[in-house]
Amino acid sequence: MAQNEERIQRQYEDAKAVYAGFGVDTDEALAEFRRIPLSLHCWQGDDVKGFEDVGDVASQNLVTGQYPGAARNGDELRADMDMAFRLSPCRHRVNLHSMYAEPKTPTPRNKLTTEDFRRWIEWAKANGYGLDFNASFFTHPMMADGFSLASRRREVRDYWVEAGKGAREIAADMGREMGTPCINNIWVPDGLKDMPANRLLYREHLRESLDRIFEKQLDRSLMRDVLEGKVFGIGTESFTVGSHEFYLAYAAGHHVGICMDTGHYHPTENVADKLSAVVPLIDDVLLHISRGLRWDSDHVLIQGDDLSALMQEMKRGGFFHQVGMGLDYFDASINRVAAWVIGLRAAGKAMLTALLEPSALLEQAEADGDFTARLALTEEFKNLPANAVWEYLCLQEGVPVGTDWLTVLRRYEQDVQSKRR
Ligand code: RNT
Ligand code: ZN
Repeated sequence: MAQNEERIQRQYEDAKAVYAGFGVDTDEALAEFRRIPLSLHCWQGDDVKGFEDVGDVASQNLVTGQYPGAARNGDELRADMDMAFRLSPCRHRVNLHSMYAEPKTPTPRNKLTTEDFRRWIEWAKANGYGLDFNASFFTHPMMADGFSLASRRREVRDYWVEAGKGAREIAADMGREMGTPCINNIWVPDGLKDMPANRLLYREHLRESLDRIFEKQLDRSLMRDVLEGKVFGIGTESFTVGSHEFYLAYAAGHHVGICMDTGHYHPTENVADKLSAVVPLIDDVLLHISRGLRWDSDHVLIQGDDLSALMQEMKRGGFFHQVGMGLDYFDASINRVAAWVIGLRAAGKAMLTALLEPSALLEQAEADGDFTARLALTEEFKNLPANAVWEYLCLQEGVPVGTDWLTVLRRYEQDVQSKRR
């Protein structure tokens, strides 16, 4: 162990010298890393089921896999998230859905209040996690034919408008209690499998529902509103009411924010490219960082060109403190806590690597019109010793280095998760 620490220390000193050669201060990059939170999505822990007894209803989030040990209640889900956080050197927030409420007596989703999340709030407070929130507009008997805020039925819209309004109040309370603004996201699955006869009607309903939800002004220092669009979903291949254009236009006109889920675009689209287009013009931007394979498949986040590009763009544009970052995926085919850890560590590594990037040299080459140097440096920077800095960070944070985290996780799986039936 001591030997390992020595190696990490030595390699860090070497890496520090390499980066210094490019004008980058690794200690400063680490300090900045510690200021940037990643919001972990609670719903990976139980396959987006939630704690309510909603009966046998359709789910609008497709989760596949049968790995044992899913969390069955709030205590288990929180324990699992704590475990994931112990294996990640990142700064953490928690992203909650309203279906994870723990009311004292069964409470419909549109009547939930802050007290129904008391246990989450106390836990987050005790551990210094910020909180983000979402009303769950899915997997519920009131999802009439898969529609919520854009339903043709007035009573269905009313129900979900109430849920949407309540969520904003809950988010504001959470922001107040945590001392950091709570990002409240709205995603609705509303759409149609086959060609609509009347697209406009649904979009008018959605617009009117949103107007009602946002009627009350809430303090920006407590909560922020964002809207999450999508190109298509399974079962809604022909038409998504809440498309990107709809929400972008709505957000710009109504001073709310947008949520960009990296799995929600055509596979050849690049969310990294979109940031500089929206961040300066839209009040708030949240990222749902996901990995879509061929489509919005919500695979566990891993390192790769897309993730690197996203983090580089955040760094180069100076967006890290303007854009919220949350993870969003669900995989029930591997250990669910491991899925969180893999995603957190991937996002963290990509973020740290971007913070360490000698971006100023790329910018200088471009400003000089020297695209040859820009490309040559781009290639060179891919292999700088970021992992040595990452290991040093893990060591400093008391988090397992390398795959050591897997050993800890296996023990947890054996002692805790495998006992759940
Ligand atoms: C679904 C959206 C949405 C959900 C969660 C559960 O396509 O990505 O963000 O994943 O709200
Ligand atoms: Zn999402």
